Amino acid sequence: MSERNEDGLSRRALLQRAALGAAALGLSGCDRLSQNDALLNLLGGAQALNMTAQRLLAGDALAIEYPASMISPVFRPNGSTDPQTDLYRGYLANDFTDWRLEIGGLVDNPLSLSLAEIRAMPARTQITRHDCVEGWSVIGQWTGPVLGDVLARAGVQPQARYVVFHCMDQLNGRNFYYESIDMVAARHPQTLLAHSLNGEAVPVANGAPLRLRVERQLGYKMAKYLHGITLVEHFDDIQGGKGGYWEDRGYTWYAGI
Ligand SMILES: Nc1nc2c(c(=O)[nH]1)N[C@H]1C(S)=C(S)[C@@H](COP(=O)(O)O)O[C@H]1N2
Ligand SMILES: [Mo]
Repeated sequence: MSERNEDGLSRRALLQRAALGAAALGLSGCDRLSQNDALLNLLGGAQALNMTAQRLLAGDALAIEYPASMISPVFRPNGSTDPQTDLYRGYLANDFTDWRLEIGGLVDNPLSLSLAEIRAMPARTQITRHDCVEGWSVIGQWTGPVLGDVLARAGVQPQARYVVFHCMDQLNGRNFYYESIDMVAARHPQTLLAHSLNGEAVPVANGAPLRLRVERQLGYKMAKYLHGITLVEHFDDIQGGKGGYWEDRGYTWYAGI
């Protein structure tokens, strides 16, 4: 009811059509949608309305949390699952002991946090459903500090409007994966920097050592293999300027579900 576009189609119906259309084209993975220009134009036109409607009607509503009995036996990995960049291989070889999460940009106190420090922070655990734009879902239990708490430690400056997540993997051998969200999503109580999945360290396939969880948006927003976070006023000067790896290739920036 909350997410109808100009044609009266629900977002889910749109995504189902997209998946069907992509399947008919014989494309695979997230690449499917980037090749369907008509659909992307449609989503693009609808996204402002979609975001406004979701924010107005649902506000800061929490994503549904599930009982442990519903955790999927395997959390299906997608996109990069075994990054081959020198940057990532170097950290992985030492079990991320010399890895740091750098938090900078429009903050009063830039932070450089080790994995041990992040693991020692107060954490939230939540069992949520992950929805990929391709049309599949998995349920998993995530644990990690609430992003809003970490940002409070860094002291976000008032002119900051977006949080940009920098990743260590490349899907095309050239561009590092990245993502961005606004301050509303960044301060949502279920937005986590997750270090654990189902009670264990996040596996490499799912984004070790640290990945974003931004519940109530689609899977591609949830950047894996994090190593940097920057607070910015705008993102038009970062890579393709659209706020994310897939956004630069045509996906909608606001991926509310
Ligand atoms: N760094 C990085 N983050 C990423 C991706 C990726 O390829 N690289 N893929 C995205 C997509 S499309 C999805 S559906 C989820 C998959 O998360 P999972 O591998 O834990 O299932 O991660 C998202 N975050
Ligand atoms: Mo995805």
